[in-house]
Amino acid sequence: MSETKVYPVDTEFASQSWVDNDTYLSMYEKSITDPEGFWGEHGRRIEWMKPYTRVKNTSFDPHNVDIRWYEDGTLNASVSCLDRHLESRGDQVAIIWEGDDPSEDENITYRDLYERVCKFANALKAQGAKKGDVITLYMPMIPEAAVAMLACARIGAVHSIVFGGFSPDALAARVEGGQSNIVITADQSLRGGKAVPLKDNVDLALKNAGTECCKKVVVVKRTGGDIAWDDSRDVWYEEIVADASTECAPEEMGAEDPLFILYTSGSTGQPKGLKHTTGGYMVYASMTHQYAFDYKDGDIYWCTADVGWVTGHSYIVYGPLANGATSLMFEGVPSYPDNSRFGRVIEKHKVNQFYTAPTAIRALMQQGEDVLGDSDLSTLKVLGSVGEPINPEAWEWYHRIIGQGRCPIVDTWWQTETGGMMIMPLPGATAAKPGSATRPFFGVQPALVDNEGNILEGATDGNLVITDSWPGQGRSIWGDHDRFVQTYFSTFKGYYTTGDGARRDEDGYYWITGRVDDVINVSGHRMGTAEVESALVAHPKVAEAAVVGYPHDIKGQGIYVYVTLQAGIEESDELLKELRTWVRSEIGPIATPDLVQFAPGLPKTRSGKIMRRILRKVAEDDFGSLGDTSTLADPTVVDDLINNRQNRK
Ligand code: 6R9
Repeated sequence: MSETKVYPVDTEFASQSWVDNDTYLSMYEKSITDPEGFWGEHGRRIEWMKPYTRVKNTSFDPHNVDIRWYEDGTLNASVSCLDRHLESRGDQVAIIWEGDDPSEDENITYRDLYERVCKFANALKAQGAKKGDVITLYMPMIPEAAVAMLACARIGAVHSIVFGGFSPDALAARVEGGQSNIVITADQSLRGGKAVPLKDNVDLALKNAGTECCKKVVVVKRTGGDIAWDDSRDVWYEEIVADASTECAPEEMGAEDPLFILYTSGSTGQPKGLKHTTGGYMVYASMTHQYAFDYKDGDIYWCTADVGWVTGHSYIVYGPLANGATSLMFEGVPSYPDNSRFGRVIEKHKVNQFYTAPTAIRALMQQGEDVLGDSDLSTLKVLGSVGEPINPEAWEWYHRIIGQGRCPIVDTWWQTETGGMMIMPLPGATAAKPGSATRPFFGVQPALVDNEGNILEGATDGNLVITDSWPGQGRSIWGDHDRFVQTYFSTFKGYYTTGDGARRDEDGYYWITGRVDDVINVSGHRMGTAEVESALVAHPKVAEAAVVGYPHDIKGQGIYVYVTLQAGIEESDELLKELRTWVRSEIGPIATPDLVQFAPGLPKTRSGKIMRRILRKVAEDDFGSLGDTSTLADPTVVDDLINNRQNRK
């Protein structure tokens, strides 16, 4: 193995940063030995209506998984993000919006944002929304998405954001799952100059799924494109906010009242609606944002994620706004109008911290070293990476080309379930090793266990677990606490199971190696193989399907599909195309299979379980090491698979 390069912390950077290495070590120590004291102190970084007296009350015992932080305190998340900044920074820009078209942008101050949120909160109440309701957002990356999130928080409603790239069916399942009574959307969204029919998708979702629960659809006018209208159900955002008051008293919420639900993929077919609550989440999102990016007052911070993913929740909206930051929100894509767009936006808005995903970095890297043109990147101070392991080549490129060899990179490992970053370098404290997420954040106790759940010591590989709770942790799966316990606390008893594998090196650094379950990571998006399989078998010509990930240059992992057709159905290129389109429309474009191989038979054990290990090897063209195939019901299937792989497309 080639020797790992180490990038030491720049001493000048360290001396001006929030946390240098000595501070990290002492704060970490305190956070572990005295979590009550540590989080009791740091909990005060957000605004409380009634201060808490209890800090941590958590149990990972599978018979009684119960996670509570600051449980007797009350607050409203929108107050920490808005009200408390009015006096000190009412005229400071809270959100810089950069449109899909480079000629469109907007600066929204904290006062503007406060007023917009109050207006929309009042309008939602007038539409019948109340505390505890679940409101679904299916929105473009426009300021109204942040306004809607905060307006929900203001009135105590629980938002459930569905990524705008999901299909009507996927949307319907999530509206149903939350028994949502209101959907907030836009006529269309714009990405790379192309319109996406959001409102049409909502119409289809509500019609097809027979979702009785949804009574109102609020529509923001983004493009003015043609849409159908149902007078009894649809209202224009612009009309309902027009006369609404710019003041709306915030609802007093318990620390453990839900703030949002966010669906994520697991190893079974049904996505899980993770429930995040208010107090601990806000403390954790704001604190990690400040320290990971070494965020200072006046900095311009840009996270390129979509608000439909957890990264957008914690690091475009809640974390940065709680910190009084200027957060840039980008509607478009890195390749429009051309591949220099990221550089142009950094230059135009003088961005100081930039947070993106390895897949975006690899896509730029393919375009060559001058991809960002003559963009001035000199304002950049810290770069971040999230969503999947970053390969050392992409890390080096990011550091050299975007970071101009001087910006520290924070490779942040975390999950929808964790609410905020868990393992990452702090830029003034942690020497970086390209490809490693490095060390745990305060209060986070990672461990590696073998398949029996025994804790492994020292430099080793293992299943990554977290041995005790942290404030940002998801509390449950919406409406199914048993599934929460089953999924995260039953495999390795007493610990939170991440589903990721990792290596720990001799310096105690963690290197995330990827999922150990049947989840693949396509361009940083989690995709349950079972979800894609159930979409495929729903096609009338498909008898059986198995889906695995394989290494993909840009996406990290691609979707490799093995399909067994119904008897009498001919293999053809048309059918192949039809299957791809089918999966797109069932789940969404991100689930489009990259490679499809027709397989007359799949490798199964005698008990009928598909041996994915073998399918993965064939997909990777690595059949020197197929391992033990003797337990297969019909070992000749494997030869067919290998011989047929030339026909995959
Ligand atoms: C925030 C987010 C979570 C899964 C996670 C892991 C992978 C995320 C990573 C990373 C290696 C990193 N992952 N960040 N792997 N290094 N820096 O992405 O949440 O969409 O729930 O995905 O993504 O496999 O388990 P989510």
